[in-house]
Amino acid sequence: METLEKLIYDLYKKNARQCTDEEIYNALLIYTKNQLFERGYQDGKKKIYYISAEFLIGKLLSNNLINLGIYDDVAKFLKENGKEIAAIEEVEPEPSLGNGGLGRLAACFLDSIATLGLPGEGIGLNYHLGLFKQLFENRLQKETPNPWIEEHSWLTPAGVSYTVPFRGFSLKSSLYDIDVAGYNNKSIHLHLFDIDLADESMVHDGISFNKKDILHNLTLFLYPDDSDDDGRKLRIFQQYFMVSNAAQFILDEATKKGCNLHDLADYAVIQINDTHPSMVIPELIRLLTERGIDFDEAAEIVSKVCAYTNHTILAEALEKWPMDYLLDVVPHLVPIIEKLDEKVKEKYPQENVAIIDKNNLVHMAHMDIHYGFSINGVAALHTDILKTSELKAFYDIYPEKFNNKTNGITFRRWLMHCNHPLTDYITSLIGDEFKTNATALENLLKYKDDEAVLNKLLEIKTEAKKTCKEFILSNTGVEINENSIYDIQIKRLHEYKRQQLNALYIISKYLEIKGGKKPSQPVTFIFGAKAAPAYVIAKDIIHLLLTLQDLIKDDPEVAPYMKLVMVENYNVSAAEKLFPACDISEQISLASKEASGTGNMKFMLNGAVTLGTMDGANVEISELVGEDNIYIFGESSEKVIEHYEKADYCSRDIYENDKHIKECVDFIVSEKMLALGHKENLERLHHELISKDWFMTLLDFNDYVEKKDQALADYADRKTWAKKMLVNIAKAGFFSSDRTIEQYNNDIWHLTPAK
Ligand code: B1N
Repeated sequence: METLEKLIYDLYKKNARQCTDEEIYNALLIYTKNQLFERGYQDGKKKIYYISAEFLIGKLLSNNLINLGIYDDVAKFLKENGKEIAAIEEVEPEPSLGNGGLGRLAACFLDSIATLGLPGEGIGLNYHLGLFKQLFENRLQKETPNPWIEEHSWLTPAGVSYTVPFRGFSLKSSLYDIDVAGYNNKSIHLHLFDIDLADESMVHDGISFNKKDILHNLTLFLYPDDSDDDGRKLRIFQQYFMVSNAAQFILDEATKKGCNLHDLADYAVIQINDTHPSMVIPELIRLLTERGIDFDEAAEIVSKVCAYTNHTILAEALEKWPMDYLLDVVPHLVPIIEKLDEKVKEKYPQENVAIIDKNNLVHMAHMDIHYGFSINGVAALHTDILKTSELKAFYDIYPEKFNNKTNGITFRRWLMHCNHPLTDYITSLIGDEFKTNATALENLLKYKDDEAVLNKLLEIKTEAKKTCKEFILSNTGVEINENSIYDIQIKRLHEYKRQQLNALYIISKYLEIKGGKKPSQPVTFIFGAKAAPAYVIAKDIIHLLLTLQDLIKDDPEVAPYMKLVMVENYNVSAAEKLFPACDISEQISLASKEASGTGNMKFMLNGAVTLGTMDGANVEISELVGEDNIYIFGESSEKVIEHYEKADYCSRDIYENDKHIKECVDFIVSEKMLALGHKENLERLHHELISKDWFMTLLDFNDYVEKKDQALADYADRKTWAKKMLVNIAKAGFFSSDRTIEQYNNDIWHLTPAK
């Protein structure tokens, strides 16, 4: 720590004890960046380029210290100087360069690529304001900008610039790099491209700005409001800017290493993270033909370089761009896309696999599948659904291209960083092999009946709940009871994720307590969720939750037994406080709709028990832990898919024929609720549930109530519950992103890891 001490003195002419937390943070930032630079970067002939519109990296200081192997030394040094590392962590702003699971997955993958010693790079955009910051005002979500780039930050200007052509003008880029440290290994780069003229001052009234002023707005926000044409076009500007820079960068790197372009596949493999980077295919073809390669060969080369990951079967999330938009923004790509489409139509004339459909919509996923060599889903069930239903027409043509890569999470952040007490205890029991070989967690199973171990796990959980209680108090002003059961649902707000189902359960409990039936153990229902700014019903659900929160809080008959609290501005930093503290993990999406989920894995790893449907990776979790260690409810994905095919689901029938369900649903517009909440929001949601309920909330309600009641009752037997916790932790090894990335490499990328 001498170099750190010296650095602090050189910077501030005083020693650590006399510095503010801000000064210490800045010094540590510089110190860590230097250490990373000195340790060097993964390199090799062939590289993986992971292109993604989102990298939800979270705060970086502590994680970098862990991966550099100096966390304990730094924490000790700070302590000796009267500082707490936790307080220093608070100083760091959180970059919000992602929406949710897809962006966080990209960040976990970079950690694992570096840790496994694979030569790779992440490529994306440097959004200045990222995703909006969520405020609650008047029990409604309000969006405000979230500036995160400070004078000193993890970004390093790389001195790289390209020109990106648009219709009628072109834009110059500048590249900024963030180092992503491998755990006990070299780093890789996250390359974030930016424009030079981004103007944060054009943002007013929350997050409104002039969507047409591309020269100044291109990298302001992640996924700007796409509820109108200008928003959608800005999205195309962003996507093309990202992939044109990526393509130029990749070709530059490859040629510098001796690539003659014909052999590009020996130098580069591109993972297209969902369809947001799909235009990299025509863009690479454009650049290759510009450099003298004929079209057919260029298309062939690109098809050997590009691989596509699908993250959803939700129709509205599968991008289809109107040809007119593309003509307006990137006219030079249009003839290329048309040629690609013609080639497809010559071989496969059926409409459902066309790139350009009869309405002149360009199906980005279709282009990826025809002109990429691999397509993967993100959990076993999801990949099965792609093969047998959503993308069946493509599976029939290209069965060899389809493969599954069940998602994973980095244990460095989601155990070692966010839960030091649990990490240390596991290490004391089974050593630290699990830090590099996650399946070694199974060694914990030998303590399944060891009372001392089970008690210690409960003790660690209680401590985490106390820490979380402090966080929730400072975040919301609400004081929760650390001796209550923590039942947590944290994820983006979407109807298919069914926060409304959880809310209906809470209403049913509320009514039960009012009716005189008191639960034996108090429960705290914790939520965290952002809704897309233009997603009306999602915002109504937030309003329902915030209204219920106050109704319950102010009712002395109910408040001692249950509490609802919604964390404001749920983000990676909040997640790190919530996962370790959870008892019951809510994974209650409508079966078939959640491609994988990754929060489910983070909860399990930290000793929570899942209450969930047979959806996404929940299926694999349930297979691993066995039925005694998970609570499963709800209709199967096959049945759900059948309901959609036959269009035979009618929520009104259920509502009218089930008195209890009717009572709970109607409570949303009861006098008590309307006295606190807004009529417009509550009535719209009530109507939606009865007349539409597209994600079949009412279908699964009774089964959900039964299984959730069971889980809450089982919690009372502390020893049996602790055993469930232990089995969940022990079986979580499969969900390490190191395993996922090894599979990507073995099956798709074929890179040689550094020794
Ligand atoms: O990707 C995650 C999965 O674990 C989740 O189940 C899945 O919902 C999520 C458009 C998306 N799918 N699609 C998106 C994100 C942003 C956007 O603009 C779609 N996110 C997912 C990781 O595989």
